Amino acid sequence: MTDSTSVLIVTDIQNDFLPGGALAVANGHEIVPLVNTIARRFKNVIITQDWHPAGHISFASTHPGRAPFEEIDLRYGPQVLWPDHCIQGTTGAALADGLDIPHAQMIIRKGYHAHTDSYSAFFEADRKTPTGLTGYLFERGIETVYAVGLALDFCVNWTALDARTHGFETVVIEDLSRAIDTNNSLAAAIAQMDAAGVRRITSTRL
Ligand code: VGL
Ligand code: ZN
Repeated sequence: MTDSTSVLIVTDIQNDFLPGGALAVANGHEIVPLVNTIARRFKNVIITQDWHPAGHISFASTHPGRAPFEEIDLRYGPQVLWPDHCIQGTTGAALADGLDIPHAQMIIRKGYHAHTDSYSAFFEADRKTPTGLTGYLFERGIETVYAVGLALDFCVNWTALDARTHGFETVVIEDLSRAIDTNNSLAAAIAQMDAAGVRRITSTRL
């Protein structure tokens, strides 16, 4: 059992990111039972949930003539365009049926502002608008953040980088995560995490 200064952040294990979903991450379903098991070794668990309004700025369908997985420039920087996914209140946005973490203490939703995406659990994609998670973790006395889930090269990566920025020891458990890997995004994410001092481990080393 990890101590009370550690938290496990379970990222976006939602129907739309599993095979058959709107933005399926290859083999995403494989991690669900493994995440359930590892979560039992953490006193503190937080779940994140991608939670967009219809017509969200990250949807290719919002930009006439654009296709999913193209990149465009928005006022806050480059934005990959996605198929419509995780629309608030839909079955696709629901946490995966098989996810079984009854002791999770908080579910933090993100991406709910129509004009700003939010991969990270800490800051929206403008890198300025906080979700409130930093204050929550500081007040709880958390020192170490473990991150798992979907997708390794987007939301897990951005969450891990922001955790480092705030001074948390940060550990990504790679075998409990899966990547989208579009346009070399997985290799880029790994390089960013390594440069930022994010530790990457497999769950057997926990
Ligand atoms: C995510 C793309 C769009 C993720 C969320 O959870 O990694 N990726 N929205
Ligand atoms: Zn999203």
